Amino acid sequence: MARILITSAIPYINGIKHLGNLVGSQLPADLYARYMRARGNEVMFICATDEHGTPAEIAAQKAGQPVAEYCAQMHQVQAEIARGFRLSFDHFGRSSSPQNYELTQHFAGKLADAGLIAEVSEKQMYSHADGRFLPDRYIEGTCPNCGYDSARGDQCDNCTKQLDPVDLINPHSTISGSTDLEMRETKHLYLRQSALKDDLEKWIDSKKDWPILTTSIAKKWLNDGEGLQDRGITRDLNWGVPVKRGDQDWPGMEGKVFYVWFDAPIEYIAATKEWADAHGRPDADWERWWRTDKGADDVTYVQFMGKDNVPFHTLSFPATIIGSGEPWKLVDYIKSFNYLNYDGGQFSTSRGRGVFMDQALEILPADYWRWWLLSHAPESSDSEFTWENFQTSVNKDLADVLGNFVSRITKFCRSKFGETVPEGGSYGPEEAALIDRLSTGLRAYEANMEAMEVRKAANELRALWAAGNEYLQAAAPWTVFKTDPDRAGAITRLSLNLIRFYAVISQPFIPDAAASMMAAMRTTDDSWPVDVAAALAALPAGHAFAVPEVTFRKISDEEREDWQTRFAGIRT
Ligand code: B3M
Ligand code: ZN
Repeated sequence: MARILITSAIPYINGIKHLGNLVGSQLPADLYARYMRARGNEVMFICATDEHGTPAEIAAQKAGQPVAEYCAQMHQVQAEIARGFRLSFDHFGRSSSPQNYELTQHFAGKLADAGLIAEVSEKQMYSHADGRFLPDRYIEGTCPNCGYDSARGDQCDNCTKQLDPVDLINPHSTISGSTDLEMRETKHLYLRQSALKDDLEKWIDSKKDWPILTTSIAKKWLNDGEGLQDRGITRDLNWGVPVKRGDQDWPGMEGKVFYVWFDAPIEYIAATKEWADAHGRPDADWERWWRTDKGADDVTYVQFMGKDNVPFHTLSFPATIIGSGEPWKLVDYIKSFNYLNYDGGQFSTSRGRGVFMDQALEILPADYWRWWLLSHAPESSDSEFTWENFQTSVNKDLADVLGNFVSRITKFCRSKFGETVPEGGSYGPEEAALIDRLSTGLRAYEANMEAMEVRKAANELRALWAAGNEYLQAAAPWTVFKTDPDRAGAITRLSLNLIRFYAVISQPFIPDAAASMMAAMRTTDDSWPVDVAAALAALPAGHAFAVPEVTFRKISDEEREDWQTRFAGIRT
């Protein structure tokens, strides 16, 4: 038995995530967590909402709410949707928690003690009317390049030119509209990542088994241009973790907060402490996951994220951890994903394009989405969601193959033998061949699950379902029954056992269907079928079961067309 720490990239608080976000981190992390638990390992699976930064402030402003209130409410909304998708987090934390404040300030203090923080003076736009420095996207004005009158401080959305706030003609604050702006000196903290370059490079080079997608991004940032840049870790914002050096005030840093990307990964640790605190457990219980001096040296730590998050997890966060000089657990494996596109374009939160997590659950149960998304995970390249493909996959894999198998054999048994596992007959060469095939397929499935090869694992699982269907089709107990009811009984007994077998191995992908299959078979024995032959004898003759409700229904052409139209536009 191993101990496995799993974190998913923590979703921004500013709105409900789309299916592309889901399949790029939280869902595959859940698949892995469920599988590892099912194999008897001790798992700690952590996620949270990422609550700081300008986007949170802007979203709250748009919603007309104080930012703390907005975040508290959106956290509830996101937590509820995560439950709807059956994401099995041990804890879904909040980066605005007191635990994260304390740990973030602690890390900053340790980095400063190690000489890895520089104080840098720079000029930034200050708004007298608002009484604050304005981040670039809080400033608008006329583009000096194309004349567009709503260009932002960092970029013109019309001609895409990168801008500095000072370039804008007639700049004004988007908060108050005031034009009473001034470039003012302000001091910020920089993490001296350049000083840690050798340590980081050595660490990344030691990760021989990391996927190319992960290491190539890390290497690019390490060696591009002038190499690893020092990074500003503070901002002139009101909302965020106040800048402190441990529990001490930081002279000159009053009224400033840490940059969202500094505190967000620290929340992985803080959320584990939130978990311990929420369950009234001692610090030792979370520290044994995170402190190598307190038991975490035998933990395997795996992170899941979209490719755009890789630099922060291969360089910045490790720089924080290594730089602290304390024995914190570093990540062992990073599983990163490409993008999922939507019907010929991109999913987009800001433009409201695609299907969002809440909408998905309104139209179909979680398992349908989980199966499609995972079996089409954007691993080796970007992938695309189309309604046709979704309909075909669901109808074929779930309804025609798995669902049909379950309903066909349970109904047949009920009509000929009643709702108990039939006796009689013994297993012959057909059953031996099936068990052989299932054993080989199951080992391949396990290997892919272990390696986090999500699509390949889905393919193996689908093949295992198909094998049972083919067996049943060929063995045809409905025909055999007429001449040899004993033999039909044996075929039926094995097939009913297959339902439990499928429930156990499919649970990481489709937990609700697996649970109803287990319930129908009136069993709680969810032990992993290490020995397939033994697993297919788990339900003995005479064991009672019930014919389950429809396991999976088909998506009709009318529904598909209806959804296609409904989700063609943008969400307002
Ligand atoms: N919230 C970005 C994202 O959701 C960011 C991830 C933080 S992980 C520490 O893609
Ligand atoms: Zn322009």
